[in-house]
Amino acid sequence: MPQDYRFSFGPWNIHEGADPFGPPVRAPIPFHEKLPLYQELGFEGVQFHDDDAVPDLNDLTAAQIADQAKEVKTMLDDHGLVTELVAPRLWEDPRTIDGAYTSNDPDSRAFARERSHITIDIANILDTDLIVLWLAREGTYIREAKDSTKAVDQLVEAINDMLAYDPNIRIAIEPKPNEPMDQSYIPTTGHALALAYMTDDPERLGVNIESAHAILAGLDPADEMGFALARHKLFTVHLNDQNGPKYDQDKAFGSVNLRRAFNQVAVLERNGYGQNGEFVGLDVKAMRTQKAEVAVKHLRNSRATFLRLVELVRSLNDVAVQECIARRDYEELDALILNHLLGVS
Ligand code: XUL
Ligand code: MN
Repeated sequence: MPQDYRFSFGPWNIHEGADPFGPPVRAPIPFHEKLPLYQELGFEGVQFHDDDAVPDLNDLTAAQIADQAKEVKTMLDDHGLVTELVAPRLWEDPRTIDGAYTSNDPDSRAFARERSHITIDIANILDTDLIVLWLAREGTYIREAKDSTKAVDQLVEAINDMLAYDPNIRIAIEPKPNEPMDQSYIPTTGHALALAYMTDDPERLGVNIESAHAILAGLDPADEMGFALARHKLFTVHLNDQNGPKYDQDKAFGSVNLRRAFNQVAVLERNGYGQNGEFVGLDVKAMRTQKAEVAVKHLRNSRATFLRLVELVRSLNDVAVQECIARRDYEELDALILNHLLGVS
């Protein structure tokens, strides 16, 4: 069934270009100035970290947090935007230096749970039931520092706590194999879904698959998505691209490997992704070299590439594909796909 897609990104995807080796190169754009850009660029959904919506929330009372979140909701309404998801930012506070849910320090674990409750409160005000957990610091720099078996129980307990705190929320775990940690505890979709099925309410657990994170794990993002889609567990995606196993690059979708991007679009399209309200999320960053006045082209380009690839998926000669498969002539299939991508027959 042909379907339309709706797109989302987070305010962090319009950024100042700082990297670990250099300061910002573009002036920060305040949140209220980013909002009009969403519709201009063809986006309808906003992804938030809790403190993207309510900055400095650790210093605020519950009432102040609620008031600020309500203001953000009004701003979204004014711009015809909706909130797709909210994610607790559990990797910047001094209390999460050694991890959040899996910290060796019980006070840090308690902070992480409390902060996750606040994230859920904000999500409720912003009118979304979807919480994303990127488990940034749940892992180790050296194996000996933590107990990997205990970490599984700690993660399950933390997720159960969130499920119990609000019976309506859904949680999408975003796996990533490394960075900032040397080794993360939930590196792949398989790990994330195994964890999901250990919780009190697996129905409400799924994944957010980021293309670059899968590539960093040495895996194919389309197959990771297919694995999750087989059990309706793909709650959202972070499409982007990545040039091999190095630091997380968040390059524009399809910019490194167009065929790999085509296969991601194909698996989404063929499994009806989006038909239950899922967004096509783009977790992309502009190159540091990009001048401020043109520093949203990575979003425009990624969305355009996705839509062009949808057209290519739909116009693929499925009969010819099936004939190649039936003959086990995968060299012919290879050529057929490449020629299709090249626009020649
Ligand atoms: C980190 C990453 C995050 C999450 C949201 O690599 O992708 O932006 O997507 O917390
Ligand atoms: Mn991401």
